[in-house]
Amino acid sequence: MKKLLTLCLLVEDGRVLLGMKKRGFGAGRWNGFGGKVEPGETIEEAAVRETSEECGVAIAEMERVGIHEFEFEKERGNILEVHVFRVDRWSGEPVETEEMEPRWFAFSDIPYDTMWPDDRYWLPLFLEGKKFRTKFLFGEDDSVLEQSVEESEAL
Ligand code: 6OG
Repeated sequence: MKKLLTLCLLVEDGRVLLGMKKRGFGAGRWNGFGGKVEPGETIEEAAVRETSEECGVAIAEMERVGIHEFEFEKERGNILEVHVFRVDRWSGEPVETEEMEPRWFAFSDIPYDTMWPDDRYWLPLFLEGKKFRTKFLFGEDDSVLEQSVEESEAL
């Protein structure tokens, strides 16, 4: 079974906007904005909706730059397919919501220790403007058991 999700990262002047997840899956970690694609929605519509819900900004321009396949050892066969978007234009200022506390981070100061453990493998590629496909298998305590990260223009 595959679940489709989105992950949006706003980029401006050598900084990336992350949000501290306050509740639910991934709580206590900095991450991009996004969530599940709902029935009847395109992946892009879901990305726009979730970013608006989670930090109040309206995406004006974005590009899909990566696709992840995440799997947990405890739930083999249950794949989270996460589509990653770089957001280059938007309207509104990021605001704190019930789900996320947004903050800008310099590319040189990414808080990897407080992020999902996969992020240190692929976020550097994202920050270099590369496109990628990844696969991660997570074990106990969300440790990375297996990983593959490939640059890929075809998404
Ligand atoms: P909700 O289900 O709370 O959205 N997400 C992940 N992000 C990273 N960096 N690593 C992971 O490794 C992730 N698994 C899920 C996708 C969950 C949000 O978290 C992202 C969504 O943006 C397992 O609505």
